[in-house]
Amino acid sequence: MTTDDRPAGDPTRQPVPASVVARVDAADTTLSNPKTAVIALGGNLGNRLEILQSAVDALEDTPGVRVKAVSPVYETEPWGVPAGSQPNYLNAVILVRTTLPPDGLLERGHAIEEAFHRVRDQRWGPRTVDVDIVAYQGVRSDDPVLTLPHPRAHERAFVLVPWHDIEPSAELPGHGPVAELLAAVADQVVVRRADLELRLPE
Ligand code: A4P
Ligand code: MG
Repeated sequence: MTTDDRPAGDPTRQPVPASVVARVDAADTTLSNPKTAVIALGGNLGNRLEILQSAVDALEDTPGVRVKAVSPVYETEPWGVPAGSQPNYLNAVILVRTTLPPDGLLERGHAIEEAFHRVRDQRWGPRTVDVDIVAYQGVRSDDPVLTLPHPRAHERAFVLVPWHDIEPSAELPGHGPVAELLAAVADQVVVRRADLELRLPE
């Protein structure tokens, strides 16, 4: 994305100087050794679709990050909390190529969450947007600040189903092919919203 057409008051609006645009494009071509990362996006407060789209656009606007694929959008029942205690989520998964290290990508994810005034007062509490790094190339880490792959991705239909849509041959490091993990999460309610679509930034 080379222009930012979000309204002036939008907290995620970021004018992108031409020099930065060049660096963003370079991330996918000339800069050394870009890595592939899988990012899960979810939210259950506010205008959920608009916020997910803004998160995708903000990632694309990050120097050293290119969004390569955007999954369909799923309406999902809140996971990990009592039924009916929170609104449903919209969830999606994106694939990026990046020259940022894993902790740089996490930092950018947190900045995007903060731009949407995400409040962290309760684990698994309702949120405008959550940006989780599901996997970063083949990296494995048990650091609680950034655990890779994401420690709960393998048990979540709202991650596995959209990821499988855009990368049917995907493997979750340490857990095997995503296609084979789907059976174990088939009881979770995730409904594809064909009427809602995320745009791949140009
Ligand atoms: N952290 C460690 N590893 C990672 C990683 N791979 N990606 C750390 C992102 N963050 C990672 O996260 C807590 C800490 O995890 C961060 O400080 C980060 O450094 P958080 O986003 O502050 O809090 P949280 O999201 O409430 O906690 P947690 O345990 O990360 O929750 P999850 O696992 O992200 O689950 N149901 C549906 N249907 N859809 C959802 O999207 N999301 C959640 C949140 C629960 N239920 C859901 C959904
Ligand atoms: Mg999280």
